Order: sequence, then structure tokens, then C-alpha cells
Amino acid sequence: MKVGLVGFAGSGKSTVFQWLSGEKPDPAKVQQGQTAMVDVPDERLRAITAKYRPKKPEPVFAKMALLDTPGLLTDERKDNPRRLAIIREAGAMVVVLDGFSRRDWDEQWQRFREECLLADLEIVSNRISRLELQLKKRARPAKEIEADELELSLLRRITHALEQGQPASVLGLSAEEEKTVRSFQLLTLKPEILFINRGESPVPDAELAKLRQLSPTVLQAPAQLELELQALSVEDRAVFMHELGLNQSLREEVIRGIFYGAGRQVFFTVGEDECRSWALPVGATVLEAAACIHTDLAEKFVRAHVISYADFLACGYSEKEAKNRGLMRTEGKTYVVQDGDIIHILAST
Ligand SMILES: Nc1nc2c(ncn2[C@@H]2O[C@H](COP(=O)(O)OP(=O)(O)OP(=O)(O)O)[C@@H](O)[C@H]2O)c(=O)[nH]1
Ligand SMILES: [Mg+2]
Repeated sequence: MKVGLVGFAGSGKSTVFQWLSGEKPDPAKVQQGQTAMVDVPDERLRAITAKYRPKKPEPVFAKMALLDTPGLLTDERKDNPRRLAIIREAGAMVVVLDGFSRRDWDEQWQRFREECLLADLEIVSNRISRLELQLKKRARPAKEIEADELELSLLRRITHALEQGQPASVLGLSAEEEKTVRSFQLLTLKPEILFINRGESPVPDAELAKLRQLSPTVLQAPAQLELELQALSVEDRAVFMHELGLNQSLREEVIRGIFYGAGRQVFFTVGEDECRSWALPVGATVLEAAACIHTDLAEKFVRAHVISYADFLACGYSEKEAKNRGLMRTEGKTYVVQDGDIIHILAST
């Protein structure tokens, strides 16, 4: 899944992209959207790896794809539908707000949401018109008519929400309903993370609390300043950070905030060769976890041994100890993975 950096022109998306991924924005690519892979760091995995000392000494972190997109324009809005279309392929959106030259964060966000509502409304309305036409035709199989009618009533519910200024996500669509509308890639169904690209001083807690009522995940960092600090030598960086009153970089915290805000989680695999984290959607089963490692493991899945992270920690990261204390569970393919689970898949040969 890709996470799109979105927002109005000049809010600092490409700066954030470079800060988080280490890749320079390429002007030739930005019009179509530029993608880079980012490791999702995890202290728990670092600790496990230090204990295990696998052949590969560094932990192998789950990855997340970041997509830099061209910003929306506020005056000349003709090109915005094309710009919004680039975001549609992303599975989640990080709305980058200009917090270095302005303080109207909630207004920027509301305006961005309005653009998304309008863009979705246009797509849904077009589809409704097509369906209405189709339903007027005679002599069609009853099954097709029924499917069209179901889709039409769902789209009318979505239209109603959008017209009230609500994102389609408030409807809490069932898995079946989501499947029906998946091909439209509605922007207002995507998980949304607000990122305030702030200047040197932090955004006050009261302001953050206000924003959290609009969106559950609100992150903040001085992206440009951090990017500049990255370019310094270790000694110079320490001096500058001290002068600026910064204890440590916010980069890892922000990456993790985006990852979890996008509805993802990790599970771990441990072994002599490597210790590794893998990305999964929240709610995924252990069978999906197996498929994530290798399709073969899913096809020949027999059962899984699972230790929760808290139990693993309590056992000093020893599988043997976990087994002795009865904390290594045997689970079938419908087991729903929890963040931080240590998983061994047993497959038939
Ligand atoms: N002072 C300050 N300037 C910033 C900060 N972040 C970005 N800028 C500047 O703002 C301008 C726009 O930044 P970009 O990262 O290119 O913004 P963008 O959102 O990618 O812009 P578009 O791709 O045109 O939508 C650049 O001149 C940056 O140097 C910041 O935290 N502080
Ligand atoms: Mg840019």
C-alpha cells in the first residue's frame, strides 16, 4: 500500500518526502507522483535482534511506500481533478499542512477536505447517472438489475453523506459494500493523517487537541529544519540540536505515526538468519501473514505458533521460556494477528 503526501501547493510535501525517505524529489517525476520506500523502524525489533544476534546483524524492518504528489492549487483550480487523480492510487493520505508560514491549520485542512468531497461527489454522481440509464433498459437478467439497484442505493447513501460535508468513511461501510465501490478509489474513504509541517516552535497542545477532533492522527515536525540537520556532521548536528532545544529527531516517530495512522501494524519473525518485521493491515488473519512472507506458506498452511510481544518480553525474548510457561499459542488460519505478535508458520511439505 502506498501512502500519499497530499495538500495544497507549497505546503512542504516534497520536503517531507525527502526528509522521510532520503530521496530527492525529481521535478520530472513529481507531476505523475514520485514513490520511495521507507523502513518502518521499531524499537521492539531492535531489542529482539540484539538478543538473538542473527547472521544478519541489523533488524529487517517492514517497508512503507511514500508517494509525493503535486499540490492542489487554490486560485487556478482547473488542474486540480488531475492532481487529485494521482492521489487515488494511494491507500491512505497524509495531509501536509503549512505550519511554517501560517497558523490556520484547521482551515487549510477543511479546504482540502472540501476539494476531496467535491471530487468524490463528481465520481459518484456520474456513476449514479449511468446506473439510472442502465436500469431503464428492458430485458436484462434479474440478477444484474438487482446488483445495479443495490449499488445505486449505496451510492445514494454516499452522495447524501458527501452533500452534508461528511466523508464517505463516516458511513462505516461493510466489507461487501467497500468492495462494490473499491474501483472508484474514493478519497474520502481513505484513512487520513494530518501532518503539520511546522516551523521551529511546536504546535500548542490545545491546538493539537482541536485538530484531533477532526482527524484521529495528528503529527507535527519541522521537516525542513530536520532535513537541514540531517545534512550536518554528527558533531555539528548535536550542537545545533542543543541550541534549538531538540533532544532527538522526530523522523522515526513520524514514520511510525503515518504507518499506524494508515491502519497498518506489524508482526515479527525471529530466527538464526534474521529478525524481521512485516506490515499487515489491522484485522488481518494469520493466513494473510503467511502469504505476506511467501505465497507457498499460505497455500500449505497447517498452523501457526504465536507469542504476543508482551509475553515474549516477559520471557526475556526466549521462545523456549515462552513455551515452558505455556505462552506460545497454537493458532489456526482464522486467528486475527495482533500488533507485535511473534509468529512461526508451520506448513506442510
Ligand atoms: N521556512 C520553511 N520553509 C519550508 C518548510 N518546508 C518547506 N519550506 C519551503 O516551502 C517551499 C515549498 O516546499 P515544497 O516541499 O517544495 O512544497 P510542496 O508541497 O512539495 O509544493 P508543491 O509540490 O508545489 O505542491 C520550499 O521553498 C521549501 O523550502 C519549513 O518547514 N520551513
Ligand atoms: Mg512538491
